[in-house]
Amino acid sequence: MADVQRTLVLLKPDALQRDLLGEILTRFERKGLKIIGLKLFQLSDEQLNVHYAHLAEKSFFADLKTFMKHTPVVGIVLEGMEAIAEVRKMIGSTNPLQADAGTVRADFSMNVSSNLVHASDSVENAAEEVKRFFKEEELFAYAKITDQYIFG
Ligand code: DAT
Ligand code: MG
Repeated sequence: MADVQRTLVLLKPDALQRDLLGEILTRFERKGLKIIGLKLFQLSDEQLNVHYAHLAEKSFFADLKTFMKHTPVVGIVLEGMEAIAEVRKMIGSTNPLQADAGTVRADFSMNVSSNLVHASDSVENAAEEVKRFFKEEELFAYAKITDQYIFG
């Protein structure tokens, strides 16, 4: 049985600068993923230290944080069947040069440090990341007339 899950996506500053926000969001919409939360906001140093804690020792950590603060980002919470793995599949491998054709990163980027999009990679991280960036009142549960066609 497939689980209905929520996952956190960030459209990074390069997606905003390159006018790819709509293009990327459209892919998630067309998949049938439901937009539960959506906003433009500025990332803080504190948020990035937590969000990228697993990379704190890396040589590129400071540059990564600077890049993520260049412009506001778009935060999106998506809901759907096996949404966490499905969205990771749709964005592709971290390094765009290794990502499969048809994924966001392969189709629109070439450089690991400007790979356009973040998405949660596990059930635990998705729960934490949704909470990290969205308040409860910024998330919406609603029915869509297409639910029966998408969720079966
Ligand atoms: P992902 O974003 O696919 O979950 P990650 O969590 O390992 O990958 O890394 C977070 C971000 O850090 C990644 O999207 C881009 C940046 N990054 C990762 N590896 C890098 C590298 N070798 N050089 C520069 N930036 C890197
Ligand atoms: Mg990651």
